[in-house]
Order: sequence, then structure tokens, then C-alpha cells
Amino acid sequence: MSKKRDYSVYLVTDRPLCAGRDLLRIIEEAVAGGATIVQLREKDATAREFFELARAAKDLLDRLGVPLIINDRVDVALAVDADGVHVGQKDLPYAEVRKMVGPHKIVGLSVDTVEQALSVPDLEVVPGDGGFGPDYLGVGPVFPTNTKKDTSEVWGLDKLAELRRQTHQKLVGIGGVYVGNAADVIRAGADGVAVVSAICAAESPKQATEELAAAVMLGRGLE
Ligand code: TZP
Ligand code: MG
Repeated sequence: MSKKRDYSVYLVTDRPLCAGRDLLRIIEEAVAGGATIVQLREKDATAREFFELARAAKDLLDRLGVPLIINDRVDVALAVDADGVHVGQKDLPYAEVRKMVGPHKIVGLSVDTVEQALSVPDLEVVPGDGGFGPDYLGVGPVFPTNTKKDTSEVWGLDKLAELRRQTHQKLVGIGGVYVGNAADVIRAGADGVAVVSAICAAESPKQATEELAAAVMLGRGLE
């Protein structure tokens, strides 16, 4: 079954924020609540742990029909045949990642500034030039966050809106996003919101995701 690429409500995992709960259960609850895509981002895991977790997450998300994205590790993404990989500015260069995973996998790229975002190769390439741009750009942190310490400068909604005016790339806003500001991120021009703590640390990940999904709809004027 081919999976729909929908970045609306993008769960990014972080086991230390899960309060000892089973990560797969949280993923399952989030999908039941409306998460449209899931990224495994486990900075403290060994390669073997990450691989085992990724394999289990892939099994689960195949059953649920939701794409699995692997953070940083192209090798793990390939080993479990994940649906895609997400890299940042300090990871392998985008072009190398695309060469490794081929044209059909989802590749997301984090960008720190408008200028960086605009210098990224575009998905709609000139036929024959051999390049494939990222499927979406991760824009963040949109707001201050405690979840990631080594972030670039906070974007704010105005900078996100400025980028929206200058590109037709899919944009996913991340960093400090929760039910109270998700609609604003969408109104500023993001195609979706990515969250870690708003779902992973929530008492009910399912309910938190439902509320985020509703906020995204509200931001699109579709409530
Ligand atoms: N990249 C930019 S901010 C961030 C990442 C992975 C962390 C976002 O976490 P939270 O808890 O949703 O603010
Ligand atoms: Mg990275």
C-alpha cells in the first residue's frame, strides 16, 4: 500500500520525554489521534537500539498506513526500508542523502534561515539535470523550546511567513509548537506542524494529537 504524504501533524519522537511509557504505544495513540507522519528521533540510542526501534516502528506504521521517517541515520533508514529520512545542516549533505536513498523516499531537510532555505535545490528540477530537491523543509525552532538545546535562532511567525512568500516548498514548522499556537504556524504558511513534547510528554498522546489536528484545521480555515 502506498502511503499518503501528509505533513499536517508530524510527530517527532524523543523517548526521554515519554515518562517511561512505551514509545510504540505513544506512536500508536498519536496516529489514532490523527498524526499523519512520524519521525523517529532518538539521539541517545545506540545504532543497534535505533535499528531495533525503527524496525518495530516500521512494522507498526506499515499496518497503520503512516510514513516513518528516520532522523539523521541514512543507514538505519535503508536497513528498515523506512519511508524517508530527515537531515539537518550538520548531517550528511542533502545531495548525498538523496543519492543514497533514491528518488522515491521522502527526504526532509532542516533549514536555519530564509537564505539557507532558498538555496536548497528545488523539488521541481529541470528534467535531465539529475537533481531531486527535498520533499519538505523543517523550519525551526519557530518558537523557543527546551527539547533541543543546540538550535539555531528562533524563527518566529514573521520569518516563517517571509519564507512562505518566497518558496513553494512544503514547509513544516517545528519548535515550541503546541495546541495554543499550531493554528498560527499554519496561518503563517506552514503545511504542517511537527511536535515532540506536545505529544510525547502529554498525559494522553491521543487527545493531544486530536487537539493539534483540530488546531491545524482551524489554521487552514477548515474547522
Ligand atoms: N528541531 C528544531 S526544534 C526541535 C527540533 C527537533 C525540538 C522541538 O521540540 P518541541 O518539544 O516540539 O518544542
Ligand atoms: Mg540531524
